Amino acid sequence: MAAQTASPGRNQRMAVEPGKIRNVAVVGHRGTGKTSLVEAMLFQAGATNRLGVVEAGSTVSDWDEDEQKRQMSLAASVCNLEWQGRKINLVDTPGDAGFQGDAIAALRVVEGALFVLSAVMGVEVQTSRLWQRAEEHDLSRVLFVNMLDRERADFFRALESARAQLSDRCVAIHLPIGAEHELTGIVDLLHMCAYMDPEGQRESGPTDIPAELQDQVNEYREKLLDAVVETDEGLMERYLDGQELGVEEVAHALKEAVTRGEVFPVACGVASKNLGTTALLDLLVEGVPSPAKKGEPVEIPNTKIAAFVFKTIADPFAGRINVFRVLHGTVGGDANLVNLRTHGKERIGQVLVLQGKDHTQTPELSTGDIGAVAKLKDVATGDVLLDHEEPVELPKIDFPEPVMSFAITPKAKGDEEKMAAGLRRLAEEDPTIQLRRDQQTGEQLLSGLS
Ligand SMILES: Nc1nc2c(ncn2[C@@H]2O[C@H](COP(=O)(O)OP(=O)(O)O)[C@@H](O)[C@H]2O)c(=O)[nH]1
Ligand SMILES: [Mg+2]
Repeated sequence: MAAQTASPGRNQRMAVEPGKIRNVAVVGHRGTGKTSLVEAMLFQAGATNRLGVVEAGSTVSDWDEDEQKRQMSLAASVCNLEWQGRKINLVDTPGDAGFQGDAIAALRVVEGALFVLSAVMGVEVQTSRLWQRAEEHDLSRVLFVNMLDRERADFFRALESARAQLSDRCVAIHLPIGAEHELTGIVDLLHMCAYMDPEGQRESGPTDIPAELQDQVNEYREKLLDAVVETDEGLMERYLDGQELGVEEVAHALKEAVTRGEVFPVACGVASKNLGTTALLDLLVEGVPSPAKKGEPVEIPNTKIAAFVFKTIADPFAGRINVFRVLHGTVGGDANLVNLRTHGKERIGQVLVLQGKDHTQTPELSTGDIGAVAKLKDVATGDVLLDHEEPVELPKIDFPEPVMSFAITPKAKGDEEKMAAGLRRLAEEDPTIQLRRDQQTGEQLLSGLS
């Protein structure tokens, strides 16, 4: 599906320089619209030419057959798009607690996290857990209150839940125009403009803020300014002096504050109708630091090339695919790298750029970029590939411990080997799954999250 809808423009023929990359993990509770939002961003940026729907199994990101059947993401999916001359790598993650391994691994390799909240539910259990993780990794965070069109949706209640349960430095950067089924658009408080509901079409350019919203817009613009000037002494002095601050200088100060993780802007919209996508993409480009600015998420000294494998796909056709982030240097096809864990040599055949299930070849990827490689000999999630052997410690992804175990046996006798192969593949894809044989009973035990 993705192969037909993706535009040829996204084929990456050259390495993208680290200053022009934004890596963003899309996280949140299950069912908040993460996959739909990724779909909207790909569509708005022109990486696809239609807006896929989760229920129809037509999104770029939920490409697995099981995902389409269950209408939910079971594994992380990597996509990319171009916006304002920047390459944005999006890692859409599953929100379900049982599949949180992929979300945890994704937060290890990005500079920014996009937290998607439902305007009906506000902050939920998984939102808070992942917020904690993002905090540990010192990530820039942007929130998106989705589903403004649903019955009982309330942006302001969701905003308050974020301020109370996540951080009081969460501040509205967008406001809804109308509510529930009478929602007609959103206001961008930073650039002081509005976007009207495109109803699933591409969003058109900004328009004027409706006059009847002026009081509310002024109130929330002031709250935004208060939060921003607090992070910038020079601006604070002038603000207290009663001077008018320009849109550009506020935008600049906000960008710095978001980059440093001192302000968490709260955007809003309707992912399934593509409302709010333009302002959100602008915010990601402006607020999330590039790999050049932020530095490496995992430091490996004394090497020219280092790549960190944060996900493994056991593809029945292409074989094992390892998804990695380049920590530093350039990873090109035909490179010979060493696996820090096994000390084995691995030859990189072709470097791949991922768009959901769709892969295209690229000659090389530079520092900070995310890509994949197929058919390596023995590479697993958490491995580091280097240009030469170096006695450094392997970085750890802090996966949660299994919470339950089952003893399993094949339905038919004689299928033991087939079952074992299937289970090994499962464990390879999901590092929170563990397999072992019980010494006493000889039973095969499968442990994992619930
Ligand atoms: N009304 C409404 N439905 C939405 C919106 N965004 C997503 N949905 C629907 O909500 C369900 C869950 O969306 P999905 O993107 O799979 O959520 P995820 O689990 O966070 O990836 C799907 O049925 C979507 O079509 C929205 O903004 N408004
Ligand atoms: Mg999803």
